[in-house]
Amino acid sequence: MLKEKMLKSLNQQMNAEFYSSYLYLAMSSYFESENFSGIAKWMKIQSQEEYGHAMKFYNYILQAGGKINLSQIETPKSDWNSAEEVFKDTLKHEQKITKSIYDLVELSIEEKDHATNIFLQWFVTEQVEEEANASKILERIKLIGTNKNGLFYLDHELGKRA
Ligand code: OFO
Repeated sequence: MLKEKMLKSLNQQMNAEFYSSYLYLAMSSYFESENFSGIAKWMKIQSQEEYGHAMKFYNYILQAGGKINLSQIETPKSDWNSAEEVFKDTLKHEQKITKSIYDLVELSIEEKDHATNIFLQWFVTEQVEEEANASKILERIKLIGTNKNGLFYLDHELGKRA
């Protein structure tokens, strides 16, 4: 049985994951409008992954006997000045999500909630990958700079994500 504070925090994290899904969909539409359909596809898949993360919380809360609290999802930013700016925002966002996952882990330790602690371990590992992906793409974009050919090549590469 989940304690009240833990239940509230898990619901908040579920909401944050739905927001992540929204944010990456907004980023996907930005790249679509800039004719970078490969990066747009990468972002759309990322958005679907985030929906999956939110649903992991949804399923866990229900399984642990908790009540789902679907709250309003904040409107994401919808315009950027460059691909570099988008991936800077992506990395910043993932770092924020990592922090909130860590806060949840701390809470599970404080509350001696071992089941939730084990559930959260998947997210701890996942966040390492999330930050690494965003950081790697951002570094490549910085190297490319204003070279259009470089950006089109990156678009082609990221479009291979399945
Ligand atoms: Fe759900 O990991 Fe990104 O936000």
